[in-house]
Amino acid sequence: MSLIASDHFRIVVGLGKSGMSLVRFLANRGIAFAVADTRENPPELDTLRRDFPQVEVRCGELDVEFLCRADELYVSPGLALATPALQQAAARGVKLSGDIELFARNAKAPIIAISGSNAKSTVTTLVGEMAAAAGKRVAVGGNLGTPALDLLSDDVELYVMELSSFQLETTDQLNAEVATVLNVSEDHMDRYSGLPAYHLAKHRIFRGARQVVVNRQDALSRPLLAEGQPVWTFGLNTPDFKAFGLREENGEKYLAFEFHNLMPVRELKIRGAHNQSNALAALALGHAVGLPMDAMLSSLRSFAGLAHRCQWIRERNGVNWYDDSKATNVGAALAAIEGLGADIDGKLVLVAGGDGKGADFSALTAPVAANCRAVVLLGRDAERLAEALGDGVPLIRVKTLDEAVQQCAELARPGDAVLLSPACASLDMFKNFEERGRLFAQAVGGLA
Ligand code: UMA
Ligand code: ADP
Repeated sequence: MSLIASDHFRIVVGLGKSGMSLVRFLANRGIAFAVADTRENPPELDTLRRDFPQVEVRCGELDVEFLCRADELYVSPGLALATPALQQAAARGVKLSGDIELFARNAKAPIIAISGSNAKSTVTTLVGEMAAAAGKRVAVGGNLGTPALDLLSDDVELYVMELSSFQLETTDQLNAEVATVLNVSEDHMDRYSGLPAYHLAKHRIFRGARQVVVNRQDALSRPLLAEGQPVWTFGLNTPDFKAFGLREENGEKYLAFEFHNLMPVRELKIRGAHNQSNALAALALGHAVGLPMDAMLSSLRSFAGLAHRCQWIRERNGVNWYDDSKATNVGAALAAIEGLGADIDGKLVLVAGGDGKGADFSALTAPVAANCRAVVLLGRDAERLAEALGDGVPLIRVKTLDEAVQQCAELARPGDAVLLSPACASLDMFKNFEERGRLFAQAVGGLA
């Protein structure tokens, strides 16, 4: 692992969780590499120095000459490929790649690959639980948390991978057994020139896929298909051949496959139309790899949803409080506002704002006016949100989450729900969306 110019020298760019998984992978295989990170003190620096003291690390501004000593850079999904130093290295013939490309080249079991603007974690977790219930030795991860390379093992029979557009940008050929883009709505507009560029990145998931799963209700989820390539679809409308959807019989709504009912929707623990869509997507993906229907349905019956996704916190004076801190974009907040808004007798008091990542908030205006009693705004983009929401609903500005909770407690009436669904990332005020959700729940728990 000494730093010598060679045809086979790699540099891991970014020393976070995925960077550290790359370090372990390359070191285990005796591949020569070094590490670079633009941060002075990247999160895994101490671990690297302890476990791999011989590896050269360069922290701080990226040095193009240094990068050009490698024939291939493995770039963290957290770093934009447009970063000038990376582009300069690429122009000089250095290949830009990433951990998912290496994972795909080395995985020996089929891959279920899941992307989309929203619902990735929910559907990935559900499919993982379905596979485990079917007795498969399944590995679940990717953007969800465990870096892909840390999952590689000869014991694994099936990989279920959540993949972000950032991870897909550096992936040439995923060769998934089945791939899906669950939905496409604006996100990460601070990293893309617009929706077409973001869409293009997401659709790289279909490269080399044997089968695809398509959302019938989102045209942007449909890839260009190869002749004869198997396609399964899901949607909240009535299903046809090779399709999962909803059917109604004697006033009861059912999850259904083709022309027969599978189970009543009311048996799902996860609430809202968006979660019915998620359940159908998971069924389609599991079915594509041959998971038995019984095992899949029993997982659907027991799955209570993930933390910080429309998670119920408490009831107080007839008002229910929900943490949807994971709603870091407009599409996710819309699903929660419309889904929960339709489910309650009263109105919503919404807590929103944070780092809007350059998003256009105008899609929120009408649904917020229709469903919300008031909106409590905080964070960096509070004023941009206020401008978009206009005077359709009372707006209250606060500086802290504690203050937001106090305001909501005063505003909400019995039958209402208070919903933290920020439509923004948390990083302007918090470590991550988990911390934002946890602090919100703590403040709600502290109300007398
Ligand atoms: N950074 C720098 N300089 C660098 C490298 C990173 O400033 O040289 C900063 C960037 O602001 C970047 C942040 O550090 O956004 C995190 O980068 P990292 O390399 O430390 O990230 P990892 O710990 O490797 O985490 C990454 C994914 N992070 C991102 O894509 C930003 C994690 O997804 C993923 O779980 C992990 O790999 C394992 O695969 C997180 C995420 O926020 C959950 N994803 C986005 C999302 O879901 O919206 C896409
Ligand atoms: P991701 O991993 O893509 O961020 P999650 O499953 O963590 O997806 O959910 C993120 C947010 O999206 C949550 O706030 C959730 O309420 C919302 N959401 C869940 N399913 C859907 C859907 N089908 N369409 C739109 N938003 C959704």
